[in-house]
Amino acid sequence: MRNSRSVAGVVALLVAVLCLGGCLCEAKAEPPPAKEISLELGGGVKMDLVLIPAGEFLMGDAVGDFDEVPVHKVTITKPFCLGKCEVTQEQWKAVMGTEAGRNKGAKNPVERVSWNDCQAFVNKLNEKFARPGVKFSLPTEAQWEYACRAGTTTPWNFGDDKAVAGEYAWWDHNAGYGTHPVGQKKPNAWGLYDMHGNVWEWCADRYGEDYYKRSPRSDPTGPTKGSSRVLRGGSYSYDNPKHFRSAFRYMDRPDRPNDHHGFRVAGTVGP
Ligand SMILES: [Ca+2]
Repeated sequence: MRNSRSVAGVVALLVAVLCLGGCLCEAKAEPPPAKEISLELGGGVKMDLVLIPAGEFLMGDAVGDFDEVPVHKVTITKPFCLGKCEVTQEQWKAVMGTEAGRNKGAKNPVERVSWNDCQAFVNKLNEKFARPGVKFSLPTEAQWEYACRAGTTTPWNFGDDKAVAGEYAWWDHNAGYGTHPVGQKKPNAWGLYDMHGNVWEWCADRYGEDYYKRSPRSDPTGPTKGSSRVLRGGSYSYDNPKHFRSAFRYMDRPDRPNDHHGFRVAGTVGP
């Protein structure tokens, strides 16, 4: 019953946000304020997700690395929800029934999980909250960058001044070479935490270094072939803020867990 109510709440709230977004779009260009939903995972453990509005953005960075160009317009055609924070070790245990993560701590992000491990997690989540039209997954690379930017066009979602990076991110200069409990730094404009730093975040897409040259404009999902999967956002171990810019891309084999690799959950509701 608890799950039933939670999912009903997700659907109802999403419908409300869809209506709200439609109304506000006619009145003003800015997206509606971020709304949150909360999933009861069991044992008192919750997972909060932020409702991200549909919209357009410029993906990539003209002065970034070779795989970040060309900068191209991408349309996210449907609202979606995205984890407010990286998946924590207590959330992993509540869903999977197993321990994961090298740097132990209930509120620390899970790491040392492979892309394949993340698929197992979202599959379990989908079993737990199985309802028509409700589907959890990893975010696409485009969804991730869109949500990270939250309307910004600067190198980081906090602007272009790397001197303030420590207010928003756990990185080499302040992390002590380890993860930290999620949600301690300042969020971005849409209420998402740790999009820069702490742990790298697996995305659904295969990595293609020249994908931006041929990416479809609407809801790109990455190349159909490729041996690696995308990671985004940098981690606690990086000593150059350039490596956790909003547009910075990284990749690894899907079967390879790593002390720096974690994830956050995305979800869609509706056909
Ligand atoms: Ca992160």
